[in-house]
Amino acid sequence: MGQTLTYKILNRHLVDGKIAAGKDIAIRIDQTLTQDATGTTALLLFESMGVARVKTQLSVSYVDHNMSQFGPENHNDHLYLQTIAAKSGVYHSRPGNGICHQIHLERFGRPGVTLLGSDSHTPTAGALAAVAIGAGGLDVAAAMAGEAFYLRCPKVLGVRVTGRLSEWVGAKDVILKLLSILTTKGNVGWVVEYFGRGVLTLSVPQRATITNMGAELGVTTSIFPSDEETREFLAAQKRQNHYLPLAADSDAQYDRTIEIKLSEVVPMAACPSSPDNVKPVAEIAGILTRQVIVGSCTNSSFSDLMMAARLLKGRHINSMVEFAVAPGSRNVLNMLARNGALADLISAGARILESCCGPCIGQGFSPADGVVSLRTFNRNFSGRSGTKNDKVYLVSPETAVASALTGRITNPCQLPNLLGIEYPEIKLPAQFIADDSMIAAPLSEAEAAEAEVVRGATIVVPKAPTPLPEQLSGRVLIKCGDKVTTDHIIPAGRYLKLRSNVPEYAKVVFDCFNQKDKPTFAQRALKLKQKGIAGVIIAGQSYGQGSSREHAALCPMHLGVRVVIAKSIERIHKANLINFCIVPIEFVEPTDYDKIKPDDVLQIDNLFQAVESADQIRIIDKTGSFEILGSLVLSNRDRDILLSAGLLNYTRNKANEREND
Ligand code: MIC
Ligand code: SF4
Repeated sequence: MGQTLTYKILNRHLVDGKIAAGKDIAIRIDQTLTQDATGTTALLLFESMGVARVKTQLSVSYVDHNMSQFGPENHNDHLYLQTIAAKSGVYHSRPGNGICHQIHLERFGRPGVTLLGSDSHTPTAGALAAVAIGAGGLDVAAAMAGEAFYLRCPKVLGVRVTGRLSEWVGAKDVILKLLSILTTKGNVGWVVEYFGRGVLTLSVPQRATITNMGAELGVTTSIFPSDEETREFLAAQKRQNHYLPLAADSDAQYDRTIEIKLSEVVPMAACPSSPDNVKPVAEIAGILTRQVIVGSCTNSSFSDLMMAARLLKGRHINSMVEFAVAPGSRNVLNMLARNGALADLISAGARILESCCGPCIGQGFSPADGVVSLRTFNRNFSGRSGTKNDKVYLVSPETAVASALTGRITNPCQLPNLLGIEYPEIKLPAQFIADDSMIAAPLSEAEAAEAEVVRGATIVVPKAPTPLPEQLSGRVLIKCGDKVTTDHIIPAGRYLKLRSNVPEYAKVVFDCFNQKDKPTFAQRALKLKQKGIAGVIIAGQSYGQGSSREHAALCPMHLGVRVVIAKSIERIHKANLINFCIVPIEFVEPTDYDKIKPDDVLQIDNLFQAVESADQIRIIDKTGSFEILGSLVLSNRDRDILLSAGLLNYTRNKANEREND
């Protein structure tokens, strides 16, 4: 029986377990990626592990999220990251060089490797046939220290791609189509693998848009084969030597197969406020818009921005629309500057932003109240833009620019009729600018031994969790509904600068649910913690979807939360909870969710013992009005981590054991 590409790569990296869907496996990690918003914690934790130099083939630290620099915090982080990277053997992409996933694709990603990144969009590198997985910073730190990465062996969903995209239809429309079929829920434990003749018609940057936004499906990763397109892209990046042809066997067995006929895909939009609230643009055409942004790690490649520039050349954006462009990398921006496309964008009225995440993570450009904002990004969770009750639509660059020209949501297929604009064919350049001068190489071991690490006062080393109690008495601090994202749990935007200071950052946990003139979640939690009472979070389906930020576990842990009971918990967030010693419990009977109210006091006898060996756990309401069963879906290693009071303690214990052997 033939093998999928996913299983071939996993097999080559297997260090423990057996490749069979649902089985616990451990894989060797070749490359790691960290970004500044998760990277300071990751590198502080890496330092706490007592390993001097990274043990991977390649580790890169990027600065792309915290770029606004109001106050000293961001620059403190940048200096810390640059100096610790140099000392630890990590390459460091400096602020201004671009967005981590775009640069990793351009400069480092390669077929057949495993990449672990402390950012949920790490699967972008799957466009180059890498098995690229997003994880919490602590898991990435462990990989940097040479530990394997543990995961449940995924099932593989084969997407047979046939045909060819029509004019005006982009890769964003393909992934939005897939999100409309698979939604953001229920895909935990799957990998999406693309195959079929249609794949050859998609360029690597188009594939990257698709693998990037695969993160919104909640899958472990997405992957394309490595073929002639891959070779051409790598050659154009002066990396032909990294090329390796790779594909699934022709008789590969997928756990499920679906087909996407590219010629049938039409321009699509994810409507407010979920990436799976997808409608054809034709259905929502005509809605007024006042803000349009092209950028983010999903759609800011050379081809995306060239498309925008060509459509805007010699024209002006609508006088009521604010239009901005955030280039994915400095090399892309430089190419636009040299070929004149940048001048076309500027003349059209575009606001040119730095090469960084910017508005995608709520760093500026919050839309006015009630205003429809069109973005080529990957997430439109409510409030993520920095405006409460925002109305953000996710669209392709083609749709974004068509709408910026007319001031209304516009199907780009209408551009020839409406404005006499012909479809511009954008070809990949034979040679990209491949300038790595903003990527600092690490010091040699001898130099590193002498090197100082700069640690500003705003960088606070996070505390490790305390051990789990034998029995738990906890109060329900919050009861939330379905699809609560990590943006809801711990907001980024203007609070992003607090990432390196957990006690300060923890003050805004669940900020969007705080009510005016009432104690905040953090205040209530800390009060209980002082009394020795644990905090409990109750949630519906897909709790913790979205980003990989471990602060969504680390900050609640700091506030005394010990248990999350949910209908289902997303993969990365569940791992983060375990890493910071918060027990993830799922309702055996989803309807039991209805029995629990905020402020209920719940008791779990023998918590420690249950985590050690049980699959189910009894949760008793202290007033005696109900008793429910929770399930503990944990691997043996998850149990060991929880019993060791988190991954950091677990890793230290293991290192000690090894030394004593
Ligand atoms: C995001 O897109 O939500 C982020 C910001 O890139 C996060 C990481 C973070 O919170 O730092 C992600 O996707 O993992
Ligand atoms: Fe940055 Fe946005 Fe991509 Fe996250 S999704 S890495 S914030 S550009």
